Amino acid sequence: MTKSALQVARAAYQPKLPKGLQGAVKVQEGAPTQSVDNQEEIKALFPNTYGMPLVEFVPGEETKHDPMNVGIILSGGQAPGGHNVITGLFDMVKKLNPESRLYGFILGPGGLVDHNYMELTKDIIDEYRNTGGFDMIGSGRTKLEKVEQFEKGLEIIRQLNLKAIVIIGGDDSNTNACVLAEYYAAKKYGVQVIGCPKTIDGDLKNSQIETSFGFDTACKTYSELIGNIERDCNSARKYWHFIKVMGRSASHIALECALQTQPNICLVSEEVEAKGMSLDDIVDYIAKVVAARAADGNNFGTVVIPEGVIEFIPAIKKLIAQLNDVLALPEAKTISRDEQVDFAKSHLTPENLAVFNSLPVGVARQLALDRDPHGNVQVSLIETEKLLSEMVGKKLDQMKKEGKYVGKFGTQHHFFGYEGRCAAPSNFDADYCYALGASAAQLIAAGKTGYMAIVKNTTAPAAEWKAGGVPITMMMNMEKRNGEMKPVIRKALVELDGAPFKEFAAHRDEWARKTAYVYPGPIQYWGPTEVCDQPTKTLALEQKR
Ligand code: FBP
Repeated sequence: MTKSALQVARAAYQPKLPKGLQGAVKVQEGAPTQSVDNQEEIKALFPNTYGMPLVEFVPGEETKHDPMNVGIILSGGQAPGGHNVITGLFDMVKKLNPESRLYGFILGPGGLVDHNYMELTKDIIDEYRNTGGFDMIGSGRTKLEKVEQFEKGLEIIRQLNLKAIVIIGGDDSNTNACVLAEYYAAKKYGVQVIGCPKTIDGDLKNSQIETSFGFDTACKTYSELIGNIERDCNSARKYWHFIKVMGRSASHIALECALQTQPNICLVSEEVEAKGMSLDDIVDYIAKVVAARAADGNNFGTVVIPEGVIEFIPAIKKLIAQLNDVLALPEAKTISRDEQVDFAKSHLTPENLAVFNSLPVGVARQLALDRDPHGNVQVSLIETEKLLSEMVGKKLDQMKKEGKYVGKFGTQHHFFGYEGRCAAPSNFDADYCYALGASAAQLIAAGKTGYMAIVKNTTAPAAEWKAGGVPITMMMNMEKRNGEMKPVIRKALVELDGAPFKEFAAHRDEWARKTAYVYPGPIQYWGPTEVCDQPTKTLALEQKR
């Protein structure tokens, strides 16, 4: 296979490990834990995996370990660094006992159920060190939640003599990992399940998880592209660029990119919701900024839009909640897709129906139909950037008639998502992921199940990072999913009183009016540490460094 010069050079990079994982490891256990909310319900649902202590790995005495066979699954959307979790896991299980074996389940959780797997040997592993993508074994969005799937998985687990399964995924996949861990523990099957915090969206974070892997590289990639657009925009001075960035629900990616590039406008979905804004309020806000810049002679600008914003507009959120309930009705499952739209409409309250009818047909259809296997609206398919620019154009026409706007409004549209999900991991993600994989191996060696591998203190140099594990139940609460209350890991949305948002809010008016663009340039892998090893601004502000 032909490789780029960067790929060849990058393969030789040795990711850094925290001190606690560099040599022999001792397991240090903390106090028992509790779930973040609904403690009684979560405890009752997870009697075997609730309340376990936090774990930290510290330097210890050399001990002998039996060989351990481990299976690994990549779940959900790609995120830079996934291959390094696998290489970190491989290197650590081999270090603990060279007879250990690692198996990869092909194309996500479905690979476990369908017994579709491959052994990951040193030759294969070496091909993928420090590379982006999930193509070593592929990923998928099959939801692992039914007893039949758990039992089917057990057959291959027994056949390959696996001690543990490691599931690399976001909040939904790790919730399911915990359900699987609990099931195998309750049945006393002796199979451990360990999770790993992945998602470019950055919304799998809490008091124990400082950031999900992939967020760093994806945001740096999008920020490079936004910076390039800003420079083009400031050179040609004739377009307003509407740039949608991924992030299904939370606006962490949009906010981080705004902090890195200082666009004229960045919407933050969580603020839209908190302020009870309507679609029209958003359009009005953008149009006013466009008009103000036009008054200064600047008929150009950049608008960053989080892909999930539509779901956070309170009236649309209410509509989606009712659509979810309606689409979960048994009758809805037996009719065709076309019939489903009419079926849904016939069940809506008059208020929700009015909102539904006010939306462009394509957007309304998207909200009423497509759901991913976890029941989420597929927001990446909704062209919010076009919807908003069209509505802003109409508003400006009206303002022009009223004498409130004089200028030209030419637009360009962009959607950045897939451009960053498989980028070659930054040094941060390469190191972080390798350490997560190594931690997962140590959790398995320590006999833990229902834990997620974690690495903390991540704004310090990598040697000072602290590796360990957190019981997944600690991060759970009860939420309504597909019309039913379910135990799930609480998603981390942008906090409006958090340091990253406050930093943005303190500067946005200035960025709106002036042209204060910052051009981050491409990710650098070699060079001065302030160029190559900076964490995201979000992480630095949250950790106050
Ligand atoms: P995960 O939550 O699975 O990590 O996926 C994140 C994401 O990239 C979102 O930002 C985006 O909305 C979604 O995946 C798109 O998924 P797909 O490519 O499967 O449509």
